[in-house]
Amino acid sequence: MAINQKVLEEMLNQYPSKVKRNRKKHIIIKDSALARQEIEANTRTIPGIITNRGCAFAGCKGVVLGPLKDVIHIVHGPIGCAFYTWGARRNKAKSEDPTKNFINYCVSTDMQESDIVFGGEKKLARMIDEVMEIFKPNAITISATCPVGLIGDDLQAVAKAAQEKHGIPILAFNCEGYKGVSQSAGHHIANNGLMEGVIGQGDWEEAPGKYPINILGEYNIGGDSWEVERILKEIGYTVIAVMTGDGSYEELKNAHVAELNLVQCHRSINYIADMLETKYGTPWLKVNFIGVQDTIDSLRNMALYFGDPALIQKTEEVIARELARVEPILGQYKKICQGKTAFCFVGGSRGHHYQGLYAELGIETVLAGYEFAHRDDYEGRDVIPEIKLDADTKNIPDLHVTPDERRFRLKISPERMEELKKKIPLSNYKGMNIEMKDGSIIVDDLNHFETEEFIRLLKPDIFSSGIKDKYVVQKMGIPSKQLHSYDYSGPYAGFNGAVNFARDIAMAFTSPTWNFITPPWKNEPLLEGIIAEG
Ligand code: CFM
Ligand code: HCA
Repeated sequence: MAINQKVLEEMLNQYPSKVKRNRKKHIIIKDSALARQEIEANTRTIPGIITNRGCAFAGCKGVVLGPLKDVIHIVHGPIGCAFYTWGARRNKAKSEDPTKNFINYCVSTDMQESDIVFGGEKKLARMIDEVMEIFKPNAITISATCPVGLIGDDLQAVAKAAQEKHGIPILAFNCEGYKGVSQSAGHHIANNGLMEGVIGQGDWEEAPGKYPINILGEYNIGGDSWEVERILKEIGYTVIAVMTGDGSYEELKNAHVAELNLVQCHRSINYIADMLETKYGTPWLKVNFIGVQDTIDSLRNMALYFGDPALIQKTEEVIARELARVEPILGQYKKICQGKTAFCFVGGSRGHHYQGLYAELGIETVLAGYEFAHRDDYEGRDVIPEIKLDADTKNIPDLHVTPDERRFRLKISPERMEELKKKIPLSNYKGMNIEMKDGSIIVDDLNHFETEEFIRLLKPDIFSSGIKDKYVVQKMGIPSKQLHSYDYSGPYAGFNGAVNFARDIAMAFTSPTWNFITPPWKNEPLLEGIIAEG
């Protein structure tokens, strides 16, 4: 059944009227006949509503900083916050030097009641000394949790003194969980800190190889960046830094020499992409390495940017070879998946990124959305004339980068930039709303009540989201695929990733499990039945 405005109204009528008014602005039924469809995003979740969102600390320490492997990440706060951002997110890392890979450690000041009462600065300083003695990392980050902000520990002062004492970069992040409305505020804080304290600190003036690029917003979940790097290196690119999947302080400090920044996850890293453009004149290119066609389009755009005929030819050779290898396998899985429908609700970019891959398997995404994205991720950066100041950007100003701070030559002249922009979407992003089909539902900050209601109405064949709603949905008899952790599978990026994803989705459909579950609506009156009578 398709959902029209009347059905949507009926569903929302179950809310108190104030809540209904609020939630209505976060849900749209795609209609390309309308000039523009605005969606409310990045605003506070109504207290009492069960949301999938995380906090600023999760976005800063857990998402952006955590994957840097040669750095010890100290969580200054109670142990629960440290545990939450350790081990659950599947940012994999390996290192040639095993003494410089701390990815499996969980380091925390483990604040106790007495520390909260008397202050935790001394404990933090002692912990830094201990970390230096035991691990000798290349750098240290300190991330603040809520209580630390409330008692007013001066993290910046402790970090500064420790940096002078130990002679390595020690960066403090005031990313207390309560800042902003979701993990998005934490991404912004982490981006600013990395730009100020790490990127550009290295002494490279030039890249050590041809076609130097950075991959921004790629966190190596389930090994994704290894697959992307496999393809890019084969074509001939020099990957300077990945931000931050399987990344390191050592790579990141020289990231300014890249000639193009690829942006995989726009939401979590657009700030660094924009700041690199302002400071070093390096444009960024929105890419998507999820899905075969999107991978191919991204590779072709990259080749066009550098414009070298040999690179363009090599790109085509690699594409042709990879396609010949994966297409027959994908074809087999497509037979199982064809004609099915999916919900695709993830944090800030995967809700959009996976739709092409689903479509390649013959699966239509009928509902999608983001937990915490901003309007530009929905409506596109070129469509919104003036992005509304929101809860994050109001409180966290971007670092001001003046033109005289530009230490290096501009990577691209303004004329060349204009010329290239006509061919490829440089420094621009087309959001989710642009690409979804008419009649499909787009929901911002989907909650558990709406999840159940939309499932009853649309009965998708597969639900993709995260750990917080997976099992509720499976108990409704619908297979569920975690698109955060990949249910401990992956990689899902690139050509090999598409095959893994197709295999896992086909397996979900063919599992006999679903025959043993009776979905609630088999025994209860259907909601749409009630609406139809009324
Ligand atoms: Fe970017 Fe991410 Fe995502 Fe994200 Fe996340 Fe993640 Fe995600 Mo979970 S950085 S916005 S804050 S793509 S951790 S690797 S899966 S919600 S859609
Ligand atoms: C986070 C991390 C998370 C959670 C995943 C989930 C991740 O938000 O702090 O809810 O399943 O990808 O690990 O997004």
